[in-house]
Amino acid sequence: MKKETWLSLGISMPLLVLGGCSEWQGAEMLEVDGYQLRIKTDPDPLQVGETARITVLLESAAGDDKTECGVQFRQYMPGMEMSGDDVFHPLKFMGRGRYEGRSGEFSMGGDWELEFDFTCGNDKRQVVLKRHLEWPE
Ligand SMILES: [Cu+2]
Repeated sequence: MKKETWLSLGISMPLLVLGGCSEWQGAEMLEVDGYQLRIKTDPDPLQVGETARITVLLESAAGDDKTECGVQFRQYMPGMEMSGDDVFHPLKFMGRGRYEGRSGEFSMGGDWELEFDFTCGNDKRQVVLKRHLEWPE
């Protein structure tokens, strides 16, 4: 009985580790000045008429993910003035470089940009994530 317990531990622990690593697989990665942002949206792809949960993993080349940075984003369609263009959505620090928040509604199909502004200490940086939304059929 004791042997079986050790066996199951040996099998389940590597699976847990794999699960942690693969969480960000397929997430788009953007880099600026030694900072890496992995960004996920839910739903993915984004849907017209819906908001989205935005999750970001922010890491620096220095490997420091414990410091809380200020992260916010706004969403807009390039070349089109819309009411939400200058509305910034804050992302909440969840620990270990992870930030979560919710977007506004993606009200139209077409090309959208999500501009992420973040401040870590004295560093202020910006990255832009591009997404194309299909009109529902
Ligand atoms: Cu538009």
